[in-house]
Amino acid sequence: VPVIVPPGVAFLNGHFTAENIITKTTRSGDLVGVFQDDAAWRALPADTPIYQVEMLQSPQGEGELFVGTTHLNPGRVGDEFYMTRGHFHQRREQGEVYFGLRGSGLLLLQSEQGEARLEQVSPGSVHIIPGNTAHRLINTGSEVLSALAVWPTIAGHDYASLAQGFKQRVFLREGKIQAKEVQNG
Ligand code: M6P
Ligand code: ZN
Repeated sequence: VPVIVPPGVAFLNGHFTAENIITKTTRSGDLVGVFQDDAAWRALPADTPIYQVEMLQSPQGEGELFVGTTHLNPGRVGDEFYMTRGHFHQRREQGEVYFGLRGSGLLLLQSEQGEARLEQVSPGSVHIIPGNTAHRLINTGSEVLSALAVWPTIAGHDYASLAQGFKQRVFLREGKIQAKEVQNG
């Protein structure tokens, strides 16, 4: 049988070495109501890139998996670190795996009951996101945070259920990375 050269992921920068990569950039202006400091968010040009997702092409359907890498820029809106929008899966029971490639940050996980926890993301860290758990990446470092993700193609994204925001926010205050519980977003 022929031996196929599969796509690769470069450990140094998390970029895929494959053709037909699909890329989507999320800009500041797309993240309405995501950051706590609305004035600071408004002051940022709407086209400021916050993160980019690269995806491999894969078959879709029951049992199939998507593979993508999120590249989250370093930065803050006010004193709150850049983060992804974050989501539950539309198919709530479906899980996901994140794998840290470069940079340093946090993975914010939150149950349907609103219980939140944070996992440290670093090159080589493996994160098992169980079903029924919302997830968001936060870049607390000074370089791009890249993490590979694998998730069922049937999972889908549910952003609306988090319209009130996650229960934790992460800030740079007094020179320290500080996670704070928040009441409403
Ligand atoms: C990872 C995966 C994707 C997700 C992306 C960006 O690559 O979890 O499913 O779309 O991160 O996250 P979000 O959809 O929350 O903006
Ligand atoms: Zn997901």
